[in-house]
Order: sequence, then C-alpha cells, then structure tokens
Amino acid sequence: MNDMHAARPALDLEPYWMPFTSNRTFKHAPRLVASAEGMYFTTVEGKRVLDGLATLWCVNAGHCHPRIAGAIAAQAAKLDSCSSFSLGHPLAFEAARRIAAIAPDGFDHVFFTNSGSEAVDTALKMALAYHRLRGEGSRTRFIGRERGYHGVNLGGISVSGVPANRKAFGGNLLTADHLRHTQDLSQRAFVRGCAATGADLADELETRLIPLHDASNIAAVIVEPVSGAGGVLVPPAGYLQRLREICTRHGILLIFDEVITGFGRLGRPFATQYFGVTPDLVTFAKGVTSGSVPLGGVLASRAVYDTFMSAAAPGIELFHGYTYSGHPLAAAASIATLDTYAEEGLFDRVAEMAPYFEDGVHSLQGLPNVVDCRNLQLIGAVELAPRPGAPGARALEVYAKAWDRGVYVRPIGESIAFCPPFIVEKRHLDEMFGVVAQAIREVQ
Ligand code: PXG
Ligand code: PLP
Repeated sequence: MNDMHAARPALDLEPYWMPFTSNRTFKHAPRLVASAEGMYFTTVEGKRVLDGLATLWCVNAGHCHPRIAGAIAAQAAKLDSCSSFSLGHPLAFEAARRIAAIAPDGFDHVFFTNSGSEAVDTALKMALAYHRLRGEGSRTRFIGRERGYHGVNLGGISVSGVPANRKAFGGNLLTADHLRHTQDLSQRAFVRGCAATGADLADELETRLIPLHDASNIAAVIVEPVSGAGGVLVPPAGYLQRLREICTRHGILLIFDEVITGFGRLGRPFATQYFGVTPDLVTFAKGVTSGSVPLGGVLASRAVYDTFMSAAAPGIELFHGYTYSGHPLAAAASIATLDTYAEEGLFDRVAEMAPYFEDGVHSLQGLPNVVDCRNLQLIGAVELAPRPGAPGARALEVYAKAWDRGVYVRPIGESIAFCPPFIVEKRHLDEMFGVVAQAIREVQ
C-alpha cells in the first residue's frame, strides 16, 4: 500500500478550545464540515446539509461563490498584507467607497475592523471620544437592551442583554443600563412582520432611563434594528423612530448594530434604509464579505466624522485601530461580494422570497409546543415552550434532529432561527421547514 492510500491519522479534536460550544459534548459527537457550495455544506462523511442560517447569519451570496473565491485567491498572490497605519493600499479605499455608496445618505466614512465585536467596541469608543471633543465628556454611560447581542468584547457585553454572555465576567463592565426587550407573547404572538403594538416600549428611555441617569451622562443608545442572536425579535412598527426622536431630543448618539441586518438581510442594503430611521453610527460585519474573510466596520454619519476632523488636535484624530484594519484580502473579498450582490440582484431577491419564507415560518404554527412564529424579510424564528426543568432542551433537540436529516438551523434559547443565504429557492425553503416541522413533531 503506498502513502496515497494510507489511512489518515484520526483527527485530534482536543487542542482546539471551541468558541460558544460545549467542548466536552461536541468532541464526543463532532459535526464536521469538509466543504460547501451554494446552499449546501458537505460533511466529512460526505453528507449534504442545507445551510438554513447562512452559516452564522453571514454567507448571504451562498457558499464558495466563484467570483468571491477568485478575488481572494488573486489578492493573496498579489498583496497579502499591508498596514493601514499611516500607510495604505488602494483596495481598502475602494472597499470603503463601495460600502459608503450603498449606505444610507449621510454615511460617507467607513472605519474597518475584523469582526462585529470589534465594530461594536469601536463605535462605543467613537461615541465617548465624540462627546469629549464637543466638550461633553461627562457622557460616558451607554444604554443597550435586554436580549441584545453586540459581540463578546468587554464593551459589547456591557451593552448586550444576553445574561449568559455577561455573568461570568463580573462587575467591571462599562457603565450601562438597558431598555426592556420588545417581546411580549401575551400581546404579540404569531405576528407577520412588525407588530402594530409595542412602539411605546421605546418611551421608557425618556420616562425612566434619562430621568434616572440624566442625559448629560449618557453617550449612546445601541440596539440591533432586528435582534438576531437574542432570539430574532422584530421591532414593533414605529419603535425605532421613537428611539431616534428621543435620542435627538437629548443629544444622545444612536447606534444601530447592523452586523446581521446589514448587506441585504431585509431586502435593502441596511435596516436603516428599510425602516427609514437614521442613526448616528452603524456597525456591520458578516455579510460585507458574505462570510468569506473576516471583516467588520463602522459607518459614521457626516456629523460624527466632521467633529473628529474639525475638533481633534492636530495629528491622529482617533487613537484606535487594528493591525488588520483594511486588510487586503478582506477588502478584495468585500468588493467582489458587493459586485456579486449587485450583479445577481440579491437584495431584490430577498424581498421576492420573503412572502414564501414568511408562509414557511408560519406553517409551523399549530405544531406541538410551538408558542410563536415571527419573521421579517429573510430572517425568522419559531419558539417552543420550555420543557419544565430543562430550559432550551427542546430547541437543542430540534436542532440535532434537523442536522441528522440534512438541515442546519440554529437553536437560540427556546427558539430555532432561520436565516438562509439570499440565493435560496422555494424548494430549499420547503426542505428546511419540512425537516424542522418533522423534528418539532418528534421532540416531546
Ligand atoms: N453584533 C451583532 C448584532 C451580531 O449579530 C456581533 C455583533 C459580533 O460579531 P462577531 O463577528 O464578533 O461575532 C454579532 C454576531 C448566535 C451568534 O448565537 C450570533 C453572532 C455571533 C455569534 C453567535 O447566533 N452574531
Ligand atoms: N497585543 C499585542 C502584544 C500587540 O502587539 C498587538 C498589536 O500590535 C495587539 C495585542 C493587538 O492586535 P490587533 O491589532 O490584531 O487587534
């Protein structure tokens, strides 16, 4: 037997400390993917699995798109690395221009990071420095929202509202307070799109949090326009408008964390445009490269950017940046991704597929233990009643059964999230919702 046919040594799973994973469980029964194309993963055993979550809410153009893969390969052979600290390369500028071109009016400047978590911490730091430059350095407190997810860095978990992501890290987080989340199944369940009631939940910013802390101490409010990792919570109609009005009245910056909603998830480039509400800073990541190379960033409104350019002392305006900010491979990947979105009309496709997707999500109503179905454009979730004494167990079991039957979706608490790539077809949605329905029926 020559080497070509020798059995490969068994893969050693031990050294990799896996993120957001039960390492002790996973390593007994690993799920390993070898390759992917379009809507499907192929596992190391050769099984095809439909990707119902765009990997982790990011592969909007579908897997291994030849145009994106080709651009990355070509760039790796041409200029593999270049600093953006008092140096540059044309592609990073071009990527910023292309992103600003599809951003909401007035967002002309892009600061690059490598992830959504870094984008969030960057936006929080920009807010602090912005107020200080304007002589309002007492504005240091942030307002987030319960069930909000803003990444895992220390700034992000300070404003996030997922208890498990905060509790092990103690009391030394940034000073923050939190709005209530918008879910209330006694008032709003099985709603298609935005609920007609609940916008008044935004008012507690003005009736409770601003009186308590005083606006002069508050730097920014940060929310996801549609919260994703907190369980897919769609905002009530008018809710985001009210937050905007209150922030404006009190000189508080509004940050939209568009790490999931950015780059087409709601059928427009950003949720900002979908909802017609304009924040002061927008964070993004994921879909900017369709998940192919790590990249994130912050879009700054003209007023924020101009404040730095006019009020900062001569020299560096913002003492912040990452070794890989504006990395050539990420810049090349993002330009190719934006070309792909435009040429294939993928944001319009989201809006086209949304009604069929909505019907699929709501087809799960009436199955055992289903207490809610919700959706907006190409993001949705089904929520199950918790099993007494075993929170989250039902959703985890549905996830595992669906995987075994060749469909990947994500369990979040009691919910199962759906967030397919934009190239999804009706037959894929039939497969995804069919398999999940079967799994829900089987889970007790
Ligand atoms: N903000 C939002 C709104 C996000 O969805 C981040 C920030 C952080 O991005 P990075 O690139 O640092 O992961 C995210 C990321 C989940 C899950 O549980 C969701 C995300 C990341 C990991 C897990 O579904 N979203
Ligand atoms: N730690 C050390 C010792 C470093 O030298 C650097 C960057 O130079 C960092 C952390 C930050 O790394 P990054 O710029 O990739 O975020």
